[in-house]
Order: sequence, then structure tokens, then C-alpha cells
Amino acid sequence: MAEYSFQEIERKWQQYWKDEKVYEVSNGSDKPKYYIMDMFPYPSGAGLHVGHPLGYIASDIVARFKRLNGYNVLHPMGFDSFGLPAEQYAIQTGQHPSITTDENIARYKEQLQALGFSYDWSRELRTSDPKFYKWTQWIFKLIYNSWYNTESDKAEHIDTLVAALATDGNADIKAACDEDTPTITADDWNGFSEKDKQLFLLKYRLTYQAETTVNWCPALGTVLSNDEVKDGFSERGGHPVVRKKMPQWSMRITAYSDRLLQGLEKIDWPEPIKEMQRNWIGKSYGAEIDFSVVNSSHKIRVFTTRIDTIFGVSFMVLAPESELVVELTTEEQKTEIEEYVVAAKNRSERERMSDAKNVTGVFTGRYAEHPFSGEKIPVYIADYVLAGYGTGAVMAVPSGDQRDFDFAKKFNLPIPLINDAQKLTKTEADPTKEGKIINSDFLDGLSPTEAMERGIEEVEKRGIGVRKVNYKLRDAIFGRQRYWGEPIPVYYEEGIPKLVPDEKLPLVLPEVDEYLPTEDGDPPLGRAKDWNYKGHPYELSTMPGWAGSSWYFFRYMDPDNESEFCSQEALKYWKDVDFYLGGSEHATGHLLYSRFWVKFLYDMGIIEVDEYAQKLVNQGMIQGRSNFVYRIDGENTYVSKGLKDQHKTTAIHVDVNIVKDDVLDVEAFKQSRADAKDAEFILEDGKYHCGWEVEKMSKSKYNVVNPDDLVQKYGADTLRMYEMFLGPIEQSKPWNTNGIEGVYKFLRKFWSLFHQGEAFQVSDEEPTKEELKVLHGTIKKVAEDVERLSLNTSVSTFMIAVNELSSLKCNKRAILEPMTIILSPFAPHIAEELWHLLGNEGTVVDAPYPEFQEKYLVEDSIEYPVSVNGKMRAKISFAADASKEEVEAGALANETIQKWLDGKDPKKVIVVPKKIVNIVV
Ligand code: ANZ
Repeated sequence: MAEYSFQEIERKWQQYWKDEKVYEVSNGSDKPKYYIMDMFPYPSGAGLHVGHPLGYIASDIVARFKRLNGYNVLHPMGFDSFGLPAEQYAIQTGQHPSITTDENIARYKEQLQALGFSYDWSRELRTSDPKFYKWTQWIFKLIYNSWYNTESDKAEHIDTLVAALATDGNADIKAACDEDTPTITADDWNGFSEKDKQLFLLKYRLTYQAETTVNWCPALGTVLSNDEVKDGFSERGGHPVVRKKMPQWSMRITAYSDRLLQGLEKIDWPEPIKEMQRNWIGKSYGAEIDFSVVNSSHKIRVFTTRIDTIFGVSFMVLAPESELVVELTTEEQKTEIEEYVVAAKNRSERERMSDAKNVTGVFTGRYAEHPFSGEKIPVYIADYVLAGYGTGAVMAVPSGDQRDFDFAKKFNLPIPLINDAQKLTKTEADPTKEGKIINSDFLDGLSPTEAMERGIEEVEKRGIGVRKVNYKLRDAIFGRQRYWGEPIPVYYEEGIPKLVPDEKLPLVLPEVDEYLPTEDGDPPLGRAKDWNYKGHPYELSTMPGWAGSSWYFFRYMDPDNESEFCSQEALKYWKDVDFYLGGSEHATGHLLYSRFWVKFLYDMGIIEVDEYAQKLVNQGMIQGRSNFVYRIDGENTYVSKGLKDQHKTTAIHVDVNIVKDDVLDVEAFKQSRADAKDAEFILEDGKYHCGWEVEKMSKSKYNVVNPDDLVQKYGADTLRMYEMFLGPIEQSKPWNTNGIEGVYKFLRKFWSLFHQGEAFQVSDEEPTKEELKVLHGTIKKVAEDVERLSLNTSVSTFMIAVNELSSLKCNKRAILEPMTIILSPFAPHIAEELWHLLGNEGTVVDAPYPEFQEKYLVEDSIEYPVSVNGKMRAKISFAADASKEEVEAGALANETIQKWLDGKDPKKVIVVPKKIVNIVV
């Protein structure tokens, strides 16, 4: 038999696809469009491991399947090529980050191409390419020139605001703006100097500069976003992060909170992602209430979502940063309060929130007055109350809130129990232990929801509070004090930011002598020569990682356009992404920011959609499957796993690439480590068996499996099918190569259907019913599976079909040709080879998907189990269209059944058509 020489086949067709530009797609066709996209990777130095292609293979199968089904398919790939690792490397080596980035991209592309993906590489984009980031800068400018009108509920050009200010002032303007925006009249505005006007507008612009408390990471020399900080440490590198006030560019994403929530209802995204976004936006309904302070003109305004518990308030807590702290603290408490404030400042929000059991705080020395009972209640400061949320002050209800409860316990404060058992379930507060239940006055007898409404009405009536909706979402920091990012297209004239004119874009990243901050602590761009616009200094921070990825999906539609970010024709044709595939780790980062930018671009009338990805699927992670050898402590002897318990041993990670089916290649192991060269090995049945464990795939655990080696050994087609075979795409699963041989054998078996001995040989005979049944069963099942993205089950369907066709010794063109087409999305190289061997011109990529015909699946005859007195006694076949009477007569006439009837007349015969026959005697 002609060998299945996958290496030669794969090389040949990859070249052909490239030469013939098979995957290039045009913006316009009579076919319906289908846009399928993967989250583009950051090209890291380590290259791809077998986990990366999981999603890429799945999307490639769908892309190819859609193309066979008559769609004009856009399936692009690019690189998110600004990022910290290249910059860290540049700092260490002095080499420009673009060099490392280009090298890494070259390696990624080589690896991706070896897997036979159907990407249209002519549309490749890189976020670090000035031709691309010119438009990222252009979008920044648009955002800067906009404000959010909450009345029209959309972003508008800043000129509409300026016009309104000049005629009416801002009293009637409903806008998303800074909290401290003063009310001004038209006269005030018109009297402002140009500089004051610009400063005032910054309070409204959708991107603005303001003093912000940020997560500052001294080791990385940059500000990190909340989702880049985990438990007080940077997600990348694990460096400590401190809170610090700095002037920062921010984006007013909070203006879009509600629309970001509403939009989730109309997109087909995984529920956990939607839930994470909802929680991150964190919309809460409640009220703000003023508590007056005893012997003071100050009032403490709190935000509460549980006004129904107001009769359970026994103290109040201010955030340590609250401006009231200084005003209210009494002389005696001053020192203690000041010390506490300093300590609290350096704890991250997360720490402060999560460290509930160890609540801390200090008494201010003051009392507030309960608005209904008139009781005196002490005022504390505590860091579990955050300055940046609500009003930065709370009314504490120990029976309703666990942190308040813990605080009350610690400081020996009363724990009033409210007269409604339902309200006590949230904390450990227990009436049997904590004492008497108090009356909740006008809220008595109401359900919590009714009590909420009643409470709000009451405070509004008394003029001591208002209904209030709060969001957890914060404006997004939009600047990094780093080099390797898009320059922000802004310069400063007398300290006022001005936009760089369009014709100066792209504002190209300048050369610097070192990628480190300057001696004055300015970002690296402070080192660039002539970094100014007509003598006015340019902004020194660069854009964050999420800038380019917030709109790249539009650029693929028209990647070479030099005069627009994307042409209207391309936008009208492709509209949005039909199917987006990528990791769930981006839930509250990229996947939220990109939705925000898209809504903004929609408001500007530039695009027609306000959600860009109709469907999102998160592929699972491929975990590593580590292998271990066991060294006997104090000896240079390794003992096989089954015998290790007889010794005291230490488990050592061993490179999974020298282990097969958990059996160690002892010679390779000896060579891999200097200290193992003369080691002894205690074997079982002549073999060294390794232990294994599932862990994250990483270099340090020696469990990284590289796709290149597998492509070399088994071919890309086998690897593609094998990765799909591992299990449902959304699930995380450990990598193991134990089953790859099976997939490889399957492809060889498929190949052999087309061959007789050495020769390619297919017959033109008419197929049998059985053969047609196998084919149409496969067409149907695979098409359904691909639509549902159940790709592991389609792989098994193929395997079953090929086994059946092998036993039928089927080599008929009428069966094998359509089988080749349906296999092609999964194993494109072998399919292309066989397609050509079958004598076809052109590529299998454009073949029509075979049409499923139900009639081939309809059975001619049906086998009925026949029971006598409830026991199955025979199986008898009848024509599928046999009548009830025919089945009954046939069953009674059957020899075996006659034996069981033993000459008696049946009392009853029940025939369930197409199912069973039951005879009672
Ligand atoms: C009284 C109360 C009683 C509360 C009760 C809760 C339970 P969400 O849903 O997250 O919006 N709170 C308000 N501002 C805060 C701040 N700056 N830092 C920490 N906590 C703050 O939570 C709103 C609730 O969290 C508010 O309702 C307030 O406590 C607290 F049984 O008021 B509550």
C-alpha cells in the first residue's frame, strides 16, 4: 500500500494553499458572510505549546465547515504585540522590544502555519505596527472629543456640550461627569479663560486626566488595572502593588454601565462570563441617607442597599480616607486615628474587603443621631469601608451584615436584632445569644422588599435621603508609565492637554537610549529626544494593553486602509463577528473594554452594531500531565513507581518528552541529567514506571508539550483531530499523548480505503444501501456536531464510519469522495491529497458540503423483540411498513414462539408498531 506520508503531503498542500491564495477572502460576495475569529495571541518568547491551538483548531474546523456550506468566511489572525515581557527583556538586554516581538511573531506564524490553519494571512495585523496604532490613536482622539449625554443616553461630540454651556450653563445638563463638577451659569462659562474652559471640559470628556488612586507596582514601574492585581500582587511577576495617587488618563467606561449590562441580554456568550461582567459592573439599588452628628453641623451621608434594616443600626463607619475624618475626630482620638489612616492607606482594596474576620478600626470620639429613634450612635473609622464606593460611609447593622457583626463583637457594640426573622439570616447574629429583639417601627410586618420601598419613601418625605443606584465599576485607567505601548496622541500647552492633529498620526513611538524611567521618575518616553509638538511636550505615558484589542476585530475587515480605520463598505459587509473564540481569563478586561469601545463607536455613528461578537465560546485550558521519577533519599538510585513505597524517596519532575505511556526512557533520562549518568534503576518487569499528576503546563514542571514535535512525528492532521478528540472544547483537560496513536491509525485506515496494495484504487460501482447509510449517518451527525461545537463526538463518528466502511470493504468513489469533503475541516491535508488523487481539480476547501438524504437512513425492516408472558423469546424482522395484523400473524407463526405457546391459544397479542410484540397466554 502506498504509505500515508503525512510530512510530504502536509508540506505540499500548505505550499499550494499559499501559492494559490486559497484562504484569501474578499469583502463582498453573493454568498452570506461568516466572520469567525480567535482572540489574537501575545507572541511570547516560549512559542506555542499544545494548549494554545485548542481553540484555534476548533475555530478552524468551523471556518472550513462554513466555507464548504457556502459562506464567504473571514477567518483572520494577528498579534497583540505590545506587552510587558518584551519590554522586560529589552530592559535586561538593551535590545529594542520590536526585535524580540518580530522574532517571536515569526516563530508563532511558522508554528501556526504548520498546523494548516485557514487564516487569511493577507489580513494579519499587529497592534504594535504604526499603521495599525494610527487608528488606535485616532479612536482615542474621538473619545477625548466626546462627552456622555445621559438624556440622549449616548456619547456626543464635545461641541454640543460647549454650545449648551455657552447658552444655558450646566444646571440642566444631564451627563456622566466627575462627581465634583460644580454648577455654573452661562455667564460663568463665557467668563472663563480658555485654560479654565479646557480644565472644566475634562470633567466631562470620555477620556480625561485626573488625580486617581491607582495600583502602582514599583517593580514593574507602572500602574496596573484592578484585574491585573491579585491579592495585592501583580498578576504578572507577582510583585507587590501599592495604592498611590497619580495624575492619570482614564476612560469614562462608567458612563456605559447600564448599556454594558443591557447588552449582555442580546449576545450569546457563556453565562459565567456574563455573570462576571454583571458582578464587575455591580449595579446596586438603594438609598443615600444623612445622619446628623451630635454637636456638629456635619452630616454623615451613607449609602445602603438595606434601608429595611435601619432600626438595627448601632454604629457608623467612615472610610479612613473620608474627608469627614479630620473634621469629626476629637482631640483625644486624634493620634490613634492618624496612625490608623496611614496604615490603611497601603492596603489594597481587595485585602481590605476580603480580610473580614480581622476587622480593625478606631473610634472617632463622635456620635451621630439615629434619624428615626434619635439614639446616639458612635462613629468609627475602619478600612473595610472603601473610600471609592458609595459615599465612603456606612450605617452599620450587625444583625444584617457580617462585617458589621464582627466589628460589633470586637468593639463590644450593641447588636440590636430587628423584629423580622428573615433579616437575621445573613450574619451570625442570634437572638438567643445576642438578646432582645427590637421593634422596627413603621417597617414592622413588611417583607424586606416592601420595607425597602417604604423606607425610601419615608427618608425622601422627611428630606433626609434619596433613592440611589450605585455601580462597582470604576473608570478605566488608560495609561502606563512604560515604553512598549501606543503613544497617547496628546501634547501639553501650558499644562493643558491638546490633541495631536490627524495629519500627524501615527505618532510613532520614539527611540530611547534605555527602556527605564528617567532620573526624575518620568516614564521612559522622557528620554526621547525632541519628543514635543512645535516645542510643546508630548504625553509621556503610553496606552495600556487593552487599547488595540478593543477594536482590532474591525481592522481585519479592511486591514490596509490608509485613510480610514475601516471603510464603510467593509463594515456594512462584515458587520460583526459571528463567532469569537478565546479564553475566559479576559472576562472583565478585554471582553468588557472592547464592548465599551464598540458602544462608543456606535454612538459616533461609525459602525452599525453596538455589540461586536454575537457568539462567544471559551475554550478550556489544556493542563500539563507531569511525570515523576522517585529517587531514594541519600542514594543515586531511582525506583519504579510500584516499588517506591518500600523506600524513602523524593519525587522529581521528569521531562514528559522522554516518557511514553508512563514508562521512562532510562537511557534518555541518564543523558538528560549530569547527576543521573551513573544512577541505578530499580525496575518492574524490566521497565521503569513513572508517577503522574495533572498540573499547569509550564517549563518549570517539565510537562510542556510542543506541537512541533508532534507534527513532526504524526502530522498536523493527527494532532488537530487528537486535540479535538480529548473532550468537549469548553472543558479544561490534561494533556496526554496516550491516545494519539489511535487517531493516527484512524487516518491511516481512512487512507487505506482508497488504496489496493501499492495503488490508489477507487471503484465507480453503485454503492450499496449499507454503505450509503454509513455515509449519510456521518454527514448528518458531523454537521450537527460542528454546529453545536461538539467536535470530540464528530471525531468518534468518523472513526466508527471508517471502521464500518473497512468491514464493508468499501472503496467506492460515491462514498469516499463525500467522506473526504466532510473530513476536510478536521484533517485538511490528507483530504486535499485524496481529493486530488480522486481526480478533482481545484481545492477541497471549496467543495460543496455533501447533501444529507434522510431516505438512506430509513430502515427497510424492523426487528421486533417478541415476548411471551413478559419474557422475551425471539427477535423477528418485519418489513418497515408491515401492518399490525401482518406483524401479529407473523409472530404467532414463528417456530420458536409456537414452541413457547405450547399449542395454547393466546389470550391477548399486543403489537406496538415499530417496537415490540407482547403475547399473553
Ligand atoms: C446597611 C446594611 C445592612 C447593609 C445589611 C448591608 C447589609 P452592595 O450590594 O455591594 O452595593 N457599603 C456601602 N458603602 C460601602 C463602602 N464604601 N465600603 C464598604 N461597604 C459599603 O453593598 C452595599 C452595602 O454595602 C450597603 O448596605 C452598606 O451596608 C455597605 F444587613 O447598609 B449596607
